[in-house]
Amino acid sequence: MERTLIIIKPDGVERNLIGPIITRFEQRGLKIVGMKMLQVSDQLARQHYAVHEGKSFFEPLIEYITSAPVVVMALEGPQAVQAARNTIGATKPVEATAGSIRGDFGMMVGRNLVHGSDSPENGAAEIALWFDESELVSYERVVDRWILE
Ligand code: IDP
Ligand code: MG
Repeated sequence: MERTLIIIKPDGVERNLIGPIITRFEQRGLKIVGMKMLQVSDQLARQHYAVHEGKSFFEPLIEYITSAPVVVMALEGPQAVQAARNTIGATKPVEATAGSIRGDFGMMVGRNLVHGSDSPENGAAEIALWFDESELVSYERVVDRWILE
């Protein structure tokens, strides 16, 4: 089963959208196997976004992601990475499909509410960066037979 890392970014937390954003993933059928709230350190932010180092938006991005607490989740499901990215919507909220989180709640790329891993490999690596193995759970959901075939 595939896993992806989701972050409800500071604007999602400050705008009281934690519940509505989590609901989108829950309704989709993705299983939450880890979840916590934290204030991101400068070091963790730079590690997480290392691939963007040197780009014009890198320093503002670090400032943004460390500006208030975040909620971070590990989600599990078949093709969880792709499913979650479709639920999140395109990077630029103006281009995101209506019905996606960014398409329904966002206006600007630097305030796009949610992070989702972009590949199964990065999903696993990002979950390992943000969670200790002891913070992840394994459980059966009774509804799974109505979500997964
Ligand atoms: P993603 O979050 O949709 O995977 P990435 O290209 O990986 O998008 O960029 C990471 C994050 O960096 C974006 O979610 C957004 O917050 C920020 N970002 C990306 N491109 C820009 C930009 O052109 N201006 C400002 N911020 C940007
Ligand atoms: Mg990305």
